[in-house]
Amino acid sequence: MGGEWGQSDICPEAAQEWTVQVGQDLLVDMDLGAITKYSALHAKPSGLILQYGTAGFRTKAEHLDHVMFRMGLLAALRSKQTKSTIGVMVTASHNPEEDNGVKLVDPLGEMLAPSWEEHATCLANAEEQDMQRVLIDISEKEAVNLQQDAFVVVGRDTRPSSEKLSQSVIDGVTVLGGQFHDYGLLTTPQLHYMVYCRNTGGRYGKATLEGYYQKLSKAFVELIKQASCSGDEYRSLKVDCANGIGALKLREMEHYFSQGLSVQLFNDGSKGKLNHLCGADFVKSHQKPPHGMEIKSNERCCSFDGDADRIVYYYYDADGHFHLIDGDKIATLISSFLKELLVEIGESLNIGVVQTAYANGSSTQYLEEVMKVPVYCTKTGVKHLHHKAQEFDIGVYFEANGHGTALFSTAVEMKIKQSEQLEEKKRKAAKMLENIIDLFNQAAGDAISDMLVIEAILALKGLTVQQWDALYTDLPNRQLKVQVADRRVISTTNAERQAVTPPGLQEAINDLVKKYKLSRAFVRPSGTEDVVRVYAEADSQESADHLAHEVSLAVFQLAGGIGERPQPGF
Ligand code: NG1
Ligand code: ZN
Repeated sequence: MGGEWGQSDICPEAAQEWTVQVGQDLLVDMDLGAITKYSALHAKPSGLILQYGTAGFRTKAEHLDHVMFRMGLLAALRSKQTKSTIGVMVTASHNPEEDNGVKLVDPLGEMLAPSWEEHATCLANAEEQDMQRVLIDISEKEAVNLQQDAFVVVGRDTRPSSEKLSQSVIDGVTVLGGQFHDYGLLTTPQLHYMVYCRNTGGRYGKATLEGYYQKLSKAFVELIKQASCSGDEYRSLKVDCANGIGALKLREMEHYFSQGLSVQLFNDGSKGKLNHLCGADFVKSHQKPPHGMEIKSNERCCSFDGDADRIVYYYYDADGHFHLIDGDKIATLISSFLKELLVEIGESLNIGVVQTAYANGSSTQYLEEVMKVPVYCTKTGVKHLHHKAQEFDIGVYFEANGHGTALFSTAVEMKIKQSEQLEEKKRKAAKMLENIIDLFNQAAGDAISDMLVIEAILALKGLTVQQWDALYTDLPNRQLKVQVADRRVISTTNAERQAVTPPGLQEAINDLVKKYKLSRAFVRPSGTEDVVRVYAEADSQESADHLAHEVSLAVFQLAGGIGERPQPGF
C-alpha cells in the first residue's frame, strides 16, 4: 500500500501536528489515511483497558476486534524491525469458549520480547484518535525501517470467534504493506514451529503441517523401534482433546505414527463445548478426570488444553483411586531419561530443570536429591522458563500445569555428529538422543510432541504408567482464586514465592504456614484472569485445603477482596 498522507479521513489539524512531530520519511512510508480508515472499521470501545499478560491479550471475544487489528499492525512492525517472519496466534487456550486472545510469536518461535509487550499494551489501549501517534512512537523508538518488507504468519484455534478475529489481524498486517500467510486452524505450538522453521532457512524443519507431522512421527517411530517389548506392550492411549484444535490435528497426524502408538480421541469437539468439564486445565485444577471419557483401571490417559500446548496424564488404580501425573512428573521422567542417555554416551554436558513456584515440593526434592539434577525456579509464564532453560546444554522446563518442553544447545548437536566414531553402545544412545531432539518442539511446549516423547520414553524404559507415577509421591496441594478490586496491589519477589505488598500479607502467610507440616503457600496476581491465585501444599489434603482457605481469607482482608468472602470446602 503506497498511499499518501492526508488522503480521505484524517483531520487537517492532526495532519499538521504529525508533520511537525514525525520525520517526512515516516509519513511517506506509513499510509496514515488507510490506517485511520481501517482502524475505524475495527474501532476500540472507548475506555476499555487491557494488558498484554502472561500469554498475550485475553478477554471476552466481543472486546477484541480492535486488539486484533492493532496486533496485526504491531506484528508487521516487529517483522520489519527484525527482518524476520513474525507469528500471530488467535486463541484463549484453556479459557472458556466465549473468550478469545492473541499473542505474537518472535523470530525463533519464542514469546514476544518484553519491550514489545509494552508496545502491545500501549497500542491496544490507545483511544482511536491517539492510535496513529502510538504507532509512530513505536516505530521511532524501535528504529523500524518502514520500507523493509514484513511477513506475518497467522494461526487460530477452533473458537467460533477465531476466524473473524484472525481476519482482523490480517487487515492490520496488510494496511502496513505486510505480506501474510494464513495457516488457518493450528495448535499454538504448531504456529511457533512454523515461525521457527521459516526463520532458520528450513534447518529446523519444513514450515508446513505435513513437515511437522513427518518430522515428529519419523523420530517417534525410530525411537519405538528401539524399544524392547515390556511395560505396556500394546501401546494405546486415551486422549481428551478438550473439544479443541488438538483433536483435529491429532486426527490428521495419527496415521503417520500409528505403527508405534494407537490413540483413542475423546472430547473431540463433535459434541461438547471447548474446555468445558474437560481438558488439561480442568483435570489439573480439579484433580479429577474429564467428563466424556470412560476409564478402566490402569489405562493410560492424557488431556490436552484448548490450544494443545499443555498435557497432563492420569489413570485409575485397581482400587479406583484417581492418580494425576502433572507437568512436574513429566519433567522428572524426561530429565531422568535424558540424563541417563548422557551418561551412556559418556558426555559431561550439563542438564538443568526449570520449574515455577507451583511445582510440587516432592518433585523438586526428588530431582535434586535422588536424580542429582539441578533445579531452578522462575516466575510463572513459559517465557521465563524458556529463557532460563536456554542456559543449559539440555534445559528441561515444565509448569506444573503441563506446559513445557526441552531445549538442546548446539553443543549437544555437535556431540551427536561426532558420535560416528564412538563404540556401538554409545552410538546407539547418541542416535536415540538425536531422535528425541527431533521429537521435541523446541519452539514451545507442545501437547502432541510431549505426548509422543512420553510414550517413547515409557516404551524404551519399559515403564507402566503406575511405575512412572511411583517415582515420587506428590504432596497434597490446593489452588484457589480470590476476587479483589485491583489485583495489582499484590506484588511479589523471589520468583513469586513471597509477597512484598500489601503490607502484612507475607507475615500473615508465614504465620499460617507454620501451623501445618511440610507446608508451603504463596499468592500472586494472575496474568491471564482478573483474580489473585492462592497455592498451598501440606502433608495431607485436609491440611492443604485448610491452609489454602486461610491464605485466601488473608488475601481477601489485606488485598481488597470483593464479593463474597472465600468459603471453606471445595
Ligand atoms: P496465570 O493466570 O498468570 O496464573 C496461567 C497459568 C500459567 C500459564 C498461563 C498461560 C497457572 C497457575 N498459571 O497463568 O502457568 O500457563 O496461564 O496460559 O497454571
Ligand atoms: Zn494453552
